[in-house]
Amino acid sequence: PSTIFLSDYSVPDFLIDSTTLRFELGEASSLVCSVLALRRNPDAASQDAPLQLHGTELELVSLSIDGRQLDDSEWSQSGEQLSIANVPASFSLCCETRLRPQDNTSLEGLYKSSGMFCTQCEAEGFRKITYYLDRPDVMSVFTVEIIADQSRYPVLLSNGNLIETESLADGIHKTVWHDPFPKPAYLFALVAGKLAVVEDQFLTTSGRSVDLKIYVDEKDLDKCDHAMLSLKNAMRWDEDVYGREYDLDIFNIVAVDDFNMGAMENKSLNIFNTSCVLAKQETTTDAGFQRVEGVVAHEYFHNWSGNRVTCRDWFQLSLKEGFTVFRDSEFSSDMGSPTVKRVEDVTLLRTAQFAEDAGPMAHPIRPDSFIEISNFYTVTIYEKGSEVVRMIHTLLGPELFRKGSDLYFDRHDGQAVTCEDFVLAMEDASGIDLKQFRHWYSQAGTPRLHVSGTYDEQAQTYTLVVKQSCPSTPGQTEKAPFHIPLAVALIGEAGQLALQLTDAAANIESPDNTELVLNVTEPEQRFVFANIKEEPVPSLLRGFSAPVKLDFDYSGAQLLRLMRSDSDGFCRWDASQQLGLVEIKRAITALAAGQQVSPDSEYVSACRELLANTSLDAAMVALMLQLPSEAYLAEIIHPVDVHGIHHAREALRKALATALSDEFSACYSRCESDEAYAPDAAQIARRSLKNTALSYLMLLDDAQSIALAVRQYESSSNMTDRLAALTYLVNSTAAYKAEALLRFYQQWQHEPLVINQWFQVQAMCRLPGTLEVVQGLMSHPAFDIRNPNKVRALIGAFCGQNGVNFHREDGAGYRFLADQVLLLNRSNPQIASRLLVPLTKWRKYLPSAQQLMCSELQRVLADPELSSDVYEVVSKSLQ
Ligand code: HT7
Ligand code: ZN
Repeated sequence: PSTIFLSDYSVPDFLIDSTTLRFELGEASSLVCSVLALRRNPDAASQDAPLQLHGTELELVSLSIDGRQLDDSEWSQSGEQLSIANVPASFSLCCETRLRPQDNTSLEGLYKSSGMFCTQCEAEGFRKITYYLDRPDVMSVFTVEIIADQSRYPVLLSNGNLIETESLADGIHKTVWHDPFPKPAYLFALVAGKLAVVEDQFLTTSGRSVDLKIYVDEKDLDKCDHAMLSLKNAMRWDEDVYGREYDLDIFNIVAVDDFNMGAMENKSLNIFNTSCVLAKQETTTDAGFQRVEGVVAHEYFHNWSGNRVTCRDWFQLSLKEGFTVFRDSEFSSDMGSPTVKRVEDVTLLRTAQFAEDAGPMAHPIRPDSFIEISNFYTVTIYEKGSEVVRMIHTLLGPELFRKGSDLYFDRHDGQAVTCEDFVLAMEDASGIDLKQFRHWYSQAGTPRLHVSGTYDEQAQTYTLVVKQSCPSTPGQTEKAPFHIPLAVALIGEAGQLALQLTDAAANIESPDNTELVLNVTEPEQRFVFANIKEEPVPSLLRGFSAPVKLDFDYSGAQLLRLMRSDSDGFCRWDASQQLGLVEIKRAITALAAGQQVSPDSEYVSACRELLANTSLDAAMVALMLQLPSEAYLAEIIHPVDVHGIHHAREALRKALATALSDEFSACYSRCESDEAYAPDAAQIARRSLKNTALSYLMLLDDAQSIALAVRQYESSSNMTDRLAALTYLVNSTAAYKAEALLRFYQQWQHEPLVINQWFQVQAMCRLPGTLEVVQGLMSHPAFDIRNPNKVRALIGAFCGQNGVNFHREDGAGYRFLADQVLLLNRSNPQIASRLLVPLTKWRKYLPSAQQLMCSELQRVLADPELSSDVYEVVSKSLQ
């Protein structure tokens, strides 16, 4: 496989003014006829280059130009390219291809899922449908005719407006769709199947009525309300916050069972993984409801940030994904609890993204090169990309940021542009210089901020010295200093102090003058605060103002002050995590010395206070009581001793449970409620705290706690509480767990999404023997390796989220993963390469683990038929 470089970008030699497609969908095969109105691009360097079209795994039936059939000598094929030399300046190309969607297991291009035809064209799937200029800077107006059996496929959908329907002979019918907005091929979509529909309407600010339709399997009609409500909320929010109105009279969502990712923003025909659209209280957890809301909003927001203004090339992917994640996270924050949302986002970043930035696949949010673009739909492109947009928002402030986004959308509507165009619009609208800030787009790696603070009582000043550095990443040893917005406050005995910097040019002030955003731009910088009358505790990186690792040598007492009284929810939570980290490190040392784990009494008191605190958001209390995850600890403690970390963390949890058992019990009882279920912030918070309390109580391993979990499992009417109880039971010594699992399966066997949760609970069980359970479940009738949701629920959850079992000392976990990757490499390379990621982090583990992991990677690399997806990940991880 070859590497593609950003520096090799050149404009397309040809443009496609219109694309007409005819699909004849059949049971054995399908025929696609495309008519492309092509012309030479006046901006191209060469005006006599051959026409080169992309095409993968296609059977070419016929090819003609301006109605004349081409003979074999007039075109040639090599790899993914079809070349036709000596074409006129403008012409009509007609091409017929035959496809076998029923055999397409890659879920890219046109494929079948549960009897229905559907497509996935991002990033380069359209070339599996017909020969085309399959690149995002070629935008065309599409007209699509779909012909299929009416009884098997009563619903025939594509992008844009329905302009014709017709019944043909022999039970065949046809629909014709026209999308007036020019779009790249990756936004093309087609669906044909037997689908039921939920309908609603949305009235835009300018008074246009939009028909909203969600197409699902008949049995799922009762699970669409939350997605529909989320869609309407997202449409209103985009009008209110960004001034963006929807532009067509119809917006369709279709749910499919087999899908490689969460959803796809095809113009006016979003295709969703069922897991990201269906929700009802009996089958879906609170987290599931929130995911539906977030993904529906994300895909809807792409209509402007992605579709109306799209990417010039795939190196610019974060232009649409980072910006859209920023937009969806602000939306979710406005719909629920902002601090909880922020903590969740930061947790994902600090675990998955920081790990990626420190690993063999580290890349900037605008990569310079790739082998397989599908491998670059990463937490870096999405989540770090979103953090970069957030920093621009912080540096500009909300008003200027809005001015910048208005300018960006107005300036580039209908264009395929670059990250540079986005930054330039922000600069032009605000007058703020983002020259140095641009390093965030070109440099990989997580910057580290080392901060120290000194109080001068005599001068009544407090000085922060901030040093920045960034570790080298593959291909980038030297890093220029970043422009880092560092939000700070100084916390005194009675709250935040007024801030007055001696060098006022270096900051952005908050309205009440007790919080400042420091512009950190140098390798080392000093910020002196005047008129500070007491030694403060600095509250740093407030709201997680930049995606960096922060070192400040806080004392336990300082952290306790922040945990108890910081007005910034993120910093307050972070202080609790830093205290937890100190306790876990102490526990590791104690266990290694054969001693008992006993947490610091001040820390226990702070947790006790938290449990009694009814004025704080219950969701925050729950988050603060949860110790740093094993995944986060693996980012901090090196080399990673998975088992040592796991046992220390569990021992500490048990010690806390024992010391605070009465408080956890009281908290549990206080959170019980019989009000009707709603996935709103208050109820989600209450359930989260209740289940956190139950998880601690279960560590006591006593009859009373087990009875509580059994009662919760049996009596809950919502999946959040049921699944939490089932999880704790499965991880306990309770004899009832086998019966609970069996009853769960029997009750939900006809709901695939619920059965996926059943697989996941078992795959994530921390007890010994889980690998054998997972292996056994792979031959369960409900498991299907062709379905990505099932693969993620069983294999993905075991290898990615069950450290202590995946890292079994005999290497059986690694062997298992390599086997599955080799299997999936043939059927679904995208899923195979994603699944492989836990093995690629081998360098951070103990030498014994490293060796075992490495030899499995070598085994994968030795497969002569590796897909480019798996090849890229495995080869880079061994470099
Ligand atoms: N833009 C979409 C990306 C996507 C995708 C990429 C590769 C392979 C399959 C895929 N399905 C969807 C999703 C999004 O970010 O909105
Ligand atoms: Zn997206």
